[in-house]
Amino acid sequence: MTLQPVKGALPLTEKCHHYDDINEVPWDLQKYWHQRYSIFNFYDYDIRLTDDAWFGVTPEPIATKIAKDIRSHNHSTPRKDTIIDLFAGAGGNTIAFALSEKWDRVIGIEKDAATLACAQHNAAVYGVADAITWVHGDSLDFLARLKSTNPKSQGKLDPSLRVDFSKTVLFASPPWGGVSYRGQDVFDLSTMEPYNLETLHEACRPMEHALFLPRTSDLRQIAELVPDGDNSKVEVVQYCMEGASKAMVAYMPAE
Ligand code: MGP
Repeated sequence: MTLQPVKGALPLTEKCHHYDDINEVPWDLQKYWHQRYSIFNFYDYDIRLTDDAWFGVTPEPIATKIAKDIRSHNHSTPRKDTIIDLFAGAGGNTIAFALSEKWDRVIGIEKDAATLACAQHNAAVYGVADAITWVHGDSLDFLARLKSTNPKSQGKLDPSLRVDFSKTVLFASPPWGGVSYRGQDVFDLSTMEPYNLETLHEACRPMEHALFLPRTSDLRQIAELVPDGDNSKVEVVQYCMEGASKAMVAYMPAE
């Protein structure tokens, strides 16, 4: 089947919650609910999240900072005009990219229909619904179709989703496989599930890509991605709130 942009807004379902009261919130999400205004400043304007999305959503000040930084980490020409958020989730980063007004095109990909419905709804709350092209699908499948030189596979991606690799930046905030990273002094990125560092990097390598990773990620594993003899620079930035790192972003050059 051809992968196409979502037409209109997917319907919100019973999984798309807006919790007003702590008593409604599942116990394992209560910590995040207490941080709701740091996560979405406009939370009270009917922001919606699926229960799974609470764990991975990027807090708004960090999403805004990344959206600001991401261009200044572009070392190559030509100018980048397209950004693809490979794991859009409830929309935190995608919305920040659209609000930054730096991109001709912002594409957000999300596999789960209810989570994507939340992202579209939240983008409308922030007034950027029309500035984002949404794709309901698997981002690695999307990248495989994008990169394929086989005309048959290329036909499986709507022409409106084709991009110029040299003008595109990928942003990936993947699932980290739970919260076990908290218990590890150094997080082994080869154990990240369902996609580990190598798989993600392999899928993204023709384009510049920024990878949002656990704050304790093993920097040696990130450095190993730069091929021998290549002088390319990889920048890794810790993003902090209230004096503590929340996560790091590795800014990877295109190969
Ligand atoms: P956290 O470690 O759960 O929170 O997530 P905190 O408050 O730093 O933990 P504590 O040790 O102080 O109790 C920190 C940040 O990591 C969150 O705000 C999310 O942005 C991000 N994050 C967490 N998880 C589990 C994921 C994930 O699976 N994927 C992605 N992309 N981001 C995540």
